[in-house]
Parts: sequence; structure tokens; C-alpha cells
Amino acid sequence: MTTNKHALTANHWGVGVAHIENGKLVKISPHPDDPASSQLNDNVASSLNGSARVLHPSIRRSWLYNGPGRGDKDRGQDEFVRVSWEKANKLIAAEINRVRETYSNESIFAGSYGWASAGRFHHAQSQLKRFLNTQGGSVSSEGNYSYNAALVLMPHIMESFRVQVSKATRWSVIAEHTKLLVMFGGIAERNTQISDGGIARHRMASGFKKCADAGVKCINISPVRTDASKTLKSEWLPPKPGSDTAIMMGLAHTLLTENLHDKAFLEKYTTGFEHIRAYLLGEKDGIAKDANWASIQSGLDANRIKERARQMAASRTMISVAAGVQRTDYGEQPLWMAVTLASMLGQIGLPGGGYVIGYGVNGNIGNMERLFRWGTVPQGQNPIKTAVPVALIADLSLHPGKSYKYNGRLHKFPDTKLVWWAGGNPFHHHQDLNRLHRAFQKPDTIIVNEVNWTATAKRADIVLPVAAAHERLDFGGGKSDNALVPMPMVITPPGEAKTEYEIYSGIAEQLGNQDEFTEGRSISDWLKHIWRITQNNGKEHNIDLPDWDEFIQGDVITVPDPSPNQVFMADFRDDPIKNRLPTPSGKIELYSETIASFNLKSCPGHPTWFEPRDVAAGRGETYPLYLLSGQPKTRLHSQLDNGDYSKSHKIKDREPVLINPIDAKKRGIEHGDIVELFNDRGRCLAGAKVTDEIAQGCIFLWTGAWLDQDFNAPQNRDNHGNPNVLTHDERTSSLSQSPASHSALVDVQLYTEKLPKIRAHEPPSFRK
Ligand SMILES: Nc1nc2c(c(=O)[nH]1)N[C@H]1C(S)=C(S)[C@@H](COP(=O)(O)OP(=O)(O)OC[C@H]3O[C@@H](n4cnc5c(=O)[nH]c(N)nc54)[C@H](O)[C@@H]3O)O[C@H]1N2
Ligand SMILES: Nc1nc2c(c(=O)[nH]1)N[C@H]1C(S)=C(S)[C@@H](COP(=O)(O)OP(=O)(O)OC[C@H]3O[C@@H](n4cnc5c(=O)[nH]c(N)nc54)[C@H](O)[C@@H]3O)O[C@H]1N2
Ligand SMILES: [Mo]
Repeated sequence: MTTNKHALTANHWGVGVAHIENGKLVKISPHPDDPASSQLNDNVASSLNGSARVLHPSIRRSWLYNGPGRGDKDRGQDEFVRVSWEKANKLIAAEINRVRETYSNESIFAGSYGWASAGRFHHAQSQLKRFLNTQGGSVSSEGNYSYNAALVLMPHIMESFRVQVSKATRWSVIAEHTKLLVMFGGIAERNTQISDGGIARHRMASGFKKCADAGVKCINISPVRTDASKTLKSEWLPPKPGSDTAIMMGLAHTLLTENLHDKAFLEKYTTGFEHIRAYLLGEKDGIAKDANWASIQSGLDANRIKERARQMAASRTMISVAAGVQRTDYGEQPLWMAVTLASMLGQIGLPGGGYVIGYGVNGNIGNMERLFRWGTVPQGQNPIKTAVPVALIADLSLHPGKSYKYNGRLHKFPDTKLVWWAGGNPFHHHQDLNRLHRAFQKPDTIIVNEVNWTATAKRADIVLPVAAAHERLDFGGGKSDNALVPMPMVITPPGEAKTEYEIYSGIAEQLGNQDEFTEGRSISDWLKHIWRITQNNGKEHNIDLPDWDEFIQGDVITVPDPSPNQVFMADFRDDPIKNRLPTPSGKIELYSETIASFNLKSCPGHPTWFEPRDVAAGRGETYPLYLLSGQPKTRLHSQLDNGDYSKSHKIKDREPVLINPIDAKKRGIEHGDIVELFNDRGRCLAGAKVTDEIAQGCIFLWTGAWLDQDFNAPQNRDNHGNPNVLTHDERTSSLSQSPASHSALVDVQLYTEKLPKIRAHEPPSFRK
């Protein structure tokens, strides 16, 4: 094997060394400085050399022959035709002109949510936005699928959620000071393999080990036992999904009625406690939110709830809430109630006390922060100011002109004619995919830039082949990491694949304003430019970075950790006047006048309990199992699902679904069987993994198996195991319009018919 000494590459899951044999990537091995590296590296070569790779510009047959909006077969069921780059560029330029002249740039949607890949320059969404901003702009998207409820809620009651995450109490502090760690939704170690933009060293396992060695007591309140690392030896309390707010209220009620709440803290640092106090005591609705009530809502034992409340008040307690807990109906409420409970305990700002939301969202939270900002590609100005919350994409196409509420204001959907997606896979990430499939039939034109033939690419009119991370010159720098990674171009892209930058340069040339997009710079000119910005930012922190030519030939550069002993909200606790919060009162708002003034049934002025929608609607009679669908251990979302590591965990080629032995036995299901999951919205096949790591009454199907719809089967059954054919598209509330993928009821049955072949990992059919 010949290994290029400098063949470093960066992915969201870590720095790798690319091994090239006869001009082909054969594997990515971990960087020697990262002993706890991620196994996701094992998906790269097998996927990117696989048959799903997009190799040529391709156009949907009926779009090509009939014209935009005149397809005679549904998107997703049509054939493709291979075309030259020249033809693709001409057709795209003509379509941009047609749409902006006939309608306006408001009819171009380039929200394009998604994780794309690592690399500061070739960031897919930045390049797409920069390009469209030189063409009159486009409608963008706002927020994310990860923790959108927190993004919208938190500025009203605390401060920006992104700022909160960057200030998370460090794991070394927890190990030293925390006595009790209460984890709602656990802190899944499998999720800490990744970090947005890259992670040079994986530190979470050693953080957990320090806690275990120090004797920190841990409680995992989650339907899945393995949501807490084995190392922590946690007590496992599996609740009914979506009942966290009720559990927190039961704990809070105990504190209140046993006089264990910190009145001085509440007085000095918060406003509105009297409202939540009255609510907990049931003064208005006659329902005391006590431990017995919480027990009915959650299925947890009432005495345990009371005991844990006392224990929390008696020791240094850290409350952790996984981001996934808010990806539920009314997902704002567990967040607000966690802040309330932590305020009642009065430990916010103390080392190892208080709360943190989002540990486990990536491997850097609580472990690392960057000292200064890395350079980015400037996106220019978007003349179009319309932005749609990410999780409203189906509604955007289905209901042009319709009004919707968002963060206290009324907005209107524009009339979308052209959709452009680069670096995301909505037919993985969005909920109720049968509904999204209908929405995707509406626009005149859908363009998708992709590395692989995903379900989204298969539903596009124009598909453009994109170079992968190691096939382009770049550098990596994670958004919360302390490392800069040279990313030399290790091999040339296969087929006719190009970088996003080259793609838009070619289209801009057709449109007659290439210089506006390129500013006359080559890729290497741009990288030197962005690196210079990075160097200058470093200088302000006394960091001398080498020049580009030296850096790109060298090894990873790490810069010092800016805050190794960080304690969340310590500055606010020290001086709440000088460090007042950016809320109207400057304090933590347990009641928000602003939110109350929005008059929303689904999100009143203080934390409020709501049953999950399917449960409240009585669907549990027909569909008795709660479906959970978190992030997969074996890949990043849907990326590289056809890679070796991802495939190695499938059962008879399908995604595994975790089922409790009691639920399995009731249905005659055994480990390794193929089962069918179903509800009113859709159905899919999956491979049964019978295990007591999942609570009875719940099943867990990992996200990200490439959608494989059989249009001849009932409800267009997905044959591969994608949970989003079962999830609903109703969102958390009209405050934040966030995705609520964890709230869905289903049933499951043994599948006994002949197993259909998986086609998701193959390209679509092409017209010869
Ligand atoms: N049911 C359920 N659904 C969920 C979730 C859940 O918990 N449950 N989680 C949600 C969350 S938190 C998230 S963040 C989303 C993730 O949703 P996405 O971010 O959309 O998922 P990815 O699979 O990462 O999609 C990225 C796509 O970009 C492509 N790509 C990579 N590099 C490039 C590039 O340089 N250029 C271009 N053009 N394409 C590139 C990849 O091939 C891949 O198809 O999913 C959400 N969906
Ligand atoms: N390997 C890998 N790592 C990843 C990703 C990936 O795709 N692959 N994706 C990354 C991304 S984009 C994100 S946003 C983060 C997400 O990070 P998290 O949000 O922390 O992860 P999730 O897996 O969505 O949810 C965590 C757990 O919450 C539990 N849960 C779900 N609903 C409820 C509930 O109602 N109550 C309680 N108590 N628990 C509940 C589920 O059992 C689930 O395992 O992970 C990141 N890390
Ligand atoms: Mo996410």
C-alpha cells in the first residue's frame, strides 16, 4: 500500500489519514493523536467508491423533454438522462432567468438545510447562498432540526442558546464538583463521535471515566438504557416519551411543598416564580402537579420522584437535558421547566450545579471551545429577506400564500417555483415523508447537488455531481474545536464530479456575471485569502499561524483551550446587574410577558404540561408503541449509509429497530426477524433487535436509512427502515415551529411475505 504522508482529511467525525492505492481511496485511518477516534471513517471509501455515487450531471426525463413544471411522471418515479456540464449549466441559467423574470427571486428557495461536509471553503450551503446572492437572492431557511425549540425559546427566558452551549460547564468541573448528575434523555456517547465542521480529538469517554472515578451518582431518565454510557453506572428510570415536563414538575412540586426550594436565588436571579408556583399547586386548574400526578403522566414511581427531589436539593446537582428531548410535541416545555427546576434548586452558576441543555449534541460540548473564529467564505448580501423555519418545508410548497405563526409574528409562505438543495437530505431529515413526497411534486424545478444518489437526489429534476471532502483542496476547523486541519486534495473527483465552487462558477459564466461570484480568484486564491483572515484572527490572541503553503503540507495545528474550567452562568451569578441577561427583565424569566402576549395555546407564558398529541388524541388504542428515532451510531445521519460500517449493523439489509422482549413476544417477533412498523401516516420494514436496553412500550428505529419507497405497496411502504415515514409534521408549537420527530405512536407486526430487494443504494434508472 502506498500512503501519501500528507494525505490528511477532515470529516465531521474527525481527522483522518487517506490511503490511496492506484489512484483510489482505499481507507481512512484515524490520526495518531486521536486514540478514541470514530469508526465512521470505515464508511467513507466503501460508500464513495460505491455504485450510488453521482458521476455525471443528470436530468429527469420528463423535465428535460417537457420543460419545467410539466413532468408526466411523479418525481421519484421518473427516469434520468445523462447530460454534459455545458448543457446542464445552460438549462439552469435559463431556468433561473425564467423564474426571476416571470415571478421574482422570492420564488427561489435555497434554504437547503443540512450538514454537508467538513471544509471551510467548500461548505455547500455557503457556496450556494453566495452564488444566488449574486443573482438577486433567494428565500432562505431559519433554525435547525437539532435544537430549534431552544433557539427560539431561550432568548425570551435566558439568553441565546448557541451562547449557552458554548458556555457549558466543563466535564472536568463536573467530575470535581457534581455529586448528582440527572440526565433527561441521557447523554448518548455514540453521538459524541461528531462535531460540526470537525473534531480533532474525542474526549467524551475520558470525561465520563473521570466522573465515574470521582463517584458522581448518575440518573438516566430515558426510554433507552444505553443513552447513558455504561461507564457512568447510572440508575435507569425509563419514562413515557414526552413526559419529561411532568417529571420535572413532580420534582418541583416536591421541592416547593417540602420547602426545599432556594427562595433567595429565585428572588435575586429570576422573575415570575409566583406564576409557576400557582400552576404547580393547581391554584387555577385544580390539578396539583405533585409526584403522584407526575407518576401517572410518566409511568415513574411517585416515591422515587419525591426521593430524587430531596436528593437533588441535598447535593450539588447538575441537570442535563438532551437536545432530543425537545424534538417532541411541545418541546419548548421541558426546556423551560428544566430552567425552572434548576432555578428552584438555586445552583445555577455554581461549579458542577445548575443545568446544561445539549450535552451529547456533539463531542466538543463541555470539552472544548475554539479560541478565535476561523475564516469563512463571505456569502454577500441576500436582497430577499424572507426566511422560512426549517421544519416548514413541506408547508412551504403545499400552501403558497398561506399565513403561519412563528415567534409571535404572522408570516406568509412565498410561492416557490425553484428549489435548490446542496448539502442536505430532506428525504432523510424531514418528518412525514409521504407528505414531503407530495410537497416535492409542486415546484416547477428542483435542483440537487449531491455526492451520492440519495432519495432527495432521486426526486430532483437536475442532479449535479459533487466532489467529496478528500477530493478537493481545503482546510478544516470545527465550529467548537481547537484544531485547524490541512485538507490537501488527495485524489481527483470521480466521473465528472466538481466542487460546488466550480459548479457555480460555470453557471455564473452562463448568466454573464462570473466575476461577481469568483471575484477573479481561483480555489487556491480563495483558500489563501480565508487562511489570511484566520491568521489575523489568531494574531489577536497571540497565536502565530504558519503561512498557507507551510500549513497545507504539514500536520494538524491545535490552539489552546480558552476556558478549561468553565462554569455555566458563573458570571451572572457573581454579578447579575453587571452581567444582566438579555431578557426584558435582565433575569431568568420563569414567566415571560412577551411569550404570554403572543396568546399561543401551544406555548403559554410559563412552563405548562401538555400530553403528546397522538396520546391526547387517543391514538394509543390503535398504535400502542411510542416510536423513538435518534441519531445512528453507525453513520452521520444519512451520510454514507451504503458504507461498510453502516451496512454491517443492518439486519437482512434493513435498519435495526430496538424492541423490548415483552413487546416482541406479544407479537411473535424474534431477534433477527423482519418486521413492519405502521401507523396512519405510513409504514416501513426494519430488522428486529430484541433487547431490554429499550423500555417496554417503546421502539427505537435509528434515523438515516436511505428511503426506499415501494410505490406499489400500501402507503408507499419504505422497505429499508426510515422512521420519518411514521413521524408527524406538526411541529412542537407555533412559538418555534420546531420538528417534533420523537413524538409518534406506531404498531409493529411480523413481516412474513417475500423480502423485497433494497434499491436505495443503487442509482435511479437512466434512459439509454
Ligand atoms: N426522525 C428523526 N428525524 C431527524 C432527526 C431525529 O432525531 N429523528 N434528527 C434531525 C437532525 S438533529 C438533523 S441535524 C437532521 C440531519 O439532516 P441532514 O443534515 O440533511 O442529513 P445528512 O445525512 O447529514 O445530509 C447531508 C447530505 O449532504 C451530502 N453532502 C455531503 N457533502 C456535500 C457537499 O460538499 N456538497 C453537497 N452538495 N452535498 C454534500 C451528503 O451526501 C448527504 O446526503 O436530521 C433530522 N431528522
Ligand atoms: N453517530 C452520530 N452522532 C451524532 C449524529 C449522528 O447522526 N450520528 N448527529 C448529530 C446531531 S446533528 C445531533 S443534533 C445530535 C443529537 O443529539 P441528541 O439530541 O442528544 O440525540 P438524540 O439521539 O436525538 O436523542 C437522545 C436520546 O433522547 C431520547 N429521547 C427521545 N425522546 C425522549 C423523551 O421524550 N424523553 C426522554 N427522556 N428521552 C427521550 C432517545 O432515547 C434518544 O436516544 O447528535 C449528533 N451526533
Ligand atoms: Mo442535528
